[in-house]
This record gives sequence, structure tokens and C-alpha cells, in this order.
Amino acid sequence: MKHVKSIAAAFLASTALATAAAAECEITLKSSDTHPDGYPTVEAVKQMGETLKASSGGRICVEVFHSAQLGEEKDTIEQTKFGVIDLNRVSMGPFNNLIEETKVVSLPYIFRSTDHAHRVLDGEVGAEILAAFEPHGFIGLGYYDGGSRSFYNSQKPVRSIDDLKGMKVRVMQSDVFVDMMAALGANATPMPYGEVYSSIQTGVIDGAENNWPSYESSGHFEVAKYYTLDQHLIVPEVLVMSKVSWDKLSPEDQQLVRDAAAASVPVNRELWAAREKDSEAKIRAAGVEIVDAIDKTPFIEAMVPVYEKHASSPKLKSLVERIQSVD
Ligand code: GTR
Repeated sequence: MKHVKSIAAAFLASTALATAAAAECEITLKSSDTHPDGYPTVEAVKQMGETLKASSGGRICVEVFHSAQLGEEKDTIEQTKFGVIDLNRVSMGPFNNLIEETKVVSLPYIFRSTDHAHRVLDGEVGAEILAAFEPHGFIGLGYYDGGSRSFYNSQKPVRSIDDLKGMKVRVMQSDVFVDMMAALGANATPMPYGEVYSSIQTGVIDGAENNWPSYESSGHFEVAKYYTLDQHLIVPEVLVMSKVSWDKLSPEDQQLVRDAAAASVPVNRELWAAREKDSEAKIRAAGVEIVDAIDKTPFIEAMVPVYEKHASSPKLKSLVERIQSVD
């Protein structure tokens, strides 16, 4: 945290100078995030904005609209494609049906750990997947942390795959996750994040799946009190820019945007690590029944058909193999 504070202080100091030099922003980039203010992704994009404002001499600013003020992720992705929204911080999940390369980093158990994910995303495969956004109207600027996602529900502790059978579980709007649930014998209900709380509360669904910070900040832990740490997904978060907005910038300003985004990645990682611990502590103290020790092997084995269906083309298969071969 100390490191984060010092980075933040440096940003603020440089921004103060920039603000004095230039009275107002010539370009304001509108940025969307589903999470509330203070969440690590929201704060990282704000920091990116501070960096950009400073490096552009106060000309380029970022305004972050948190808490899904601009809409649910799938809708904001469309608006970003059309340049109505300039920047968007979303999960890779809702991109899966649009950009096939994003499926590879959304496959269950593709990453062995967060460290493995960092090594892959910081390397060649990560760069290739970011580059794959461009033909679809987006500029991939960087990856943020999304921890690992596990199942929670309102009915009973899940100790094995059998306990999931027949459960109605919300997933992000991606065919990969629908098939993941089918492979586990459960019924997937794809729906926007903002509808999950009331859907659990009213019994429309039995549960959902997410990481500690989202499970906590969304309040889902209040209505779904059984959490099983099966860690089936480590789905990266991604920061993208609309190609429409990007093309309006000079090459020099485009570089400033890229650099500012890159500088926000380590800030996000530090904030994430701290928030993950805080959220876990809060949830454990709230009386949630947590299944810590679960044998993941049957879950991993059940995912074979998901890989066969979603990563069988030579291109995607080779990306999977390259990810697996990263130490
Ligand atoms: C969160 C992620 C969000 C959103 C959400 C969801 O972990 O940060 O971008 O994808 O999950 O489940 O919809």
C-alpha cells in the first residue's frame, strides 16, 4: 500500500503542476466501469487519467463513470465500438462472443495462478490478444487483475460437482461460461451483473460466481451465503479504447494514452492485492459458509469439452498451448 500511496502522490503532484499550466481539458475521454467508486479497476483508470493529464500538459482528461452509470458491460461495449464511450474497463468475458482470441484467456483453469496469468499477459501472448481487439473496433490498452472466480449460492454448501447439479447459476454473457456450467451439470443463466442481486433474492437463480471483491462490493454475499473456493476462472479485466475515439487522436497523443494505461497496470495490481484481502476478511466475518478445501481435479477434468468446443481451431489451440507452456 505504501508503494501505491507514493505512486498516487507522485501522480497528484504532477497533475497539480499540469493543471496550473493548462486551465482546461481540450479532450475529455469518457470511461465506463460497472464497479463502484474505490474499486481497484475504477481507481486504476482514475490514476491513468491523472498520468495522461500530466503528460499531455493538461490537454487530455479522463472522466470515469463508475457503478454502471453508462450501462451494463455488454451494452457499454457496443457504445464503445461506436465511439459514444471512449474508454471501457470490462471483463474479458463479455468480449468472448465478439473476439475469439479473448476466449482463450477466459477458459476455466487456463491459468495456474495469478502469477502465471501475469507472466502470460505481460508477455507475447498477452500482446497478441490485445492486438486482436483492433479489427473489431477497439484498442486493447492493458490488463487489470480480476482474481479468481468461485461459485456462491443461496441454497447449500457446494462440496463437489454433484452439489452443483441442476442449480441455476448466473454467468457473464459468454458462450464459454454457458458451456462451462453445462459441463458441470448446472443450468447457466447469462445475465447482466446488475441484475444478479435481486435475481438471487427472489429465487430466479440459485447463485452466481465471482471473485472476493465483486462478491463483497455487489452485496451478493448477503443473499448467497455459501461460497466454494473452486477457483474455476481467472478472467483478466481489460481496458479498451474505442477505435473511433482513438483515430481522432494524433499519433503522439495515442502514445501518451498507451503509456498512461501501461503505468496504471502496476497500480491496479497493488490495489487489487490489498482489496482481495480486505474483501475476504469482511466476507469471512459476515458469517458466510466457505468451503475452502475442495478437490479441483474433477472440475478441471470436466472442462475438456469446453476446451474442445471453444479452442479447437489451430489458432486458438496454439494460443492455449503457448499459455500452458509459460512457466
Ligand atoms: C467482475 C468484473 C466485472 C464484471 C463482473 C460480472 O469480477 O470485474 O467486470 O464482469 O465480474 O460478473 O459481470
